[in-house]
Amino acid sequence: MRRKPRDADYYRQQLLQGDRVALARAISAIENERADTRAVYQAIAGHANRAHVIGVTGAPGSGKSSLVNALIQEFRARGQKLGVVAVDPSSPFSGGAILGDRIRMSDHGADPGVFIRSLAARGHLGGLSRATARVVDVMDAAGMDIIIVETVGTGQSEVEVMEIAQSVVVVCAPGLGDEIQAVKAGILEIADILVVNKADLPDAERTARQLRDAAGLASSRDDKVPIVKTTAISSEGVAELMQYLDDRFAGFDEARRSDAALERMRKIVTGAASHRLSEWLQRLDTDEFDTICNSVLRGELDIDDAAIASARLALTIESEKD
Ligand SMILES: Nc1nc2c(ncn2[C@@H]2O[C@H](COP(=O)(O)OP(=O)(O)OP(=O)(O)O)[C@@H](O)[C@H]2O)c(=O)[nH]1
Ligand SMILES: [Mg+2]
Repeated sequence: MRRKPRDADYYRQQLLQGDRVALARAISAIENERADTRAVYQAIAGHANRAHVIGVTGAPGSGKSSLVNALIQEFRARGQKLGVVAVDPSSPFSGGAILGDRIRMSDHGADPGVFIRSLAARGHLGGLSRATARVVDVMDAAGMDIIIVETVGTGQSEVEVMEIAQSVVVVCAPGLGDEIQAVKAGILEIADILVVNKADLPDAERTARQLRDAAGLASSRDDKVPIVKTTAISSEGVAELMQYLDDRFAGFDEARRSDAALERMRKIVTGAASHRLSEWLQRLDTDEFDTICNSVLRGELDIDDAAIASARLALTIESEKD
C-alpha cells in the first residue's frame, strides 16, 4: 500500500519524540527508498550519534539471539530503551522474516521500550550495511539508548555490517564442530569482546582457551580483547558482559563519537555514490560509449582509461539532465 509521503516536520514532531508509528514509517521509507527518505534525513540530522551501538555476531546457532534477548532484559531493568536490528545477509527473498522470528520477540513484544526490526539483503542494492547504518541512525534519533545489531557471522557482508557498531561482540559456543568458527570468517579480528556462550556445556573452558590463543594471533591491537563466558538461557555472565560494554561506552567521548560518525558517513556516501554511478553507467547507451569500447577492442585504449572516460561521460550526460 502506498501511503502519502510525510514531510520533515512530521518526522521532527513524531519521530524525535520516540513515536513508534513514525519510527516504523521512517524505517520503511529508508528500506524501500521511498519518497519520505529525504524528509527522514532532514528530521534526524544532528539528532543521531548518541546511542551505544552494539554489534552481535558469530556462528549460526551459537546463541546470538538468546544472548541479545538476555541483554535486552538487563538493559530494560536499568530503564534504558533499546532498538534491535536483526540483519540477515543470506536470505535475499525472506524480507527479513526468518532471523526476526528467531529473536525471541515474544518476551518483548508488548514492551514499548524495545523496538525490533529485521533487515534482509533483498532490495538493498546500495548495500546491506548502508541500509543498516541508516536504520540505526533513525532508531538513535528516536531516542533509543542502546541499539543492538545482530547478524550471522559467516562472511564479508557481516564484517561490513559490524563496522557500524561501536562495540562488536563475537559469540562462539562449544560443540559447533569447528571450535574456532569465527576465525574462518575473519570475524575474530573485529571483535571488541569475545563471548563463549553455552558455558553450561562441558567444553566451554576448552573453547575459551582456544579462543584466547586464536585471538592473540589474530589481533593486531595492543589491548587485549576480553573473553566472557555466558549462559544466555539463564543470563549467567550477562552482567559481566554488560560491564565490559558499559566500560567501552564510557570511553567514547563526544569527539570520538563524531569521528566515528564521520567515518560511517564517508562509507554511506561512498556506497551511495558507487551505486549511483553504476546505475548511470548501465543506462549509458551512446555512440560515444561505443567509441570508447571499440578503442579498447582495437587495443588503442586500456580498460582503466576506458573506465575513467566512461565514468566521465556518464557524469556529463546525467548532469546535463537537470
Ligand atoms: N545449553 C545452552 N543452550 C543455549 C544457550 N544459548 C542458546 N542456546 C540454545 O542454542 C540454540 C540456538 O540459539 P539462538 O539464540 O537461536 O542462536 P543464534 O546464534 O541466534 O542462531 P542463528 O540466528 O540461527 O544463527 C537454541 O536452541 C538455544 O536455546 C546457552 O547458554 N546454553
Ligand atoms: Mg539468531
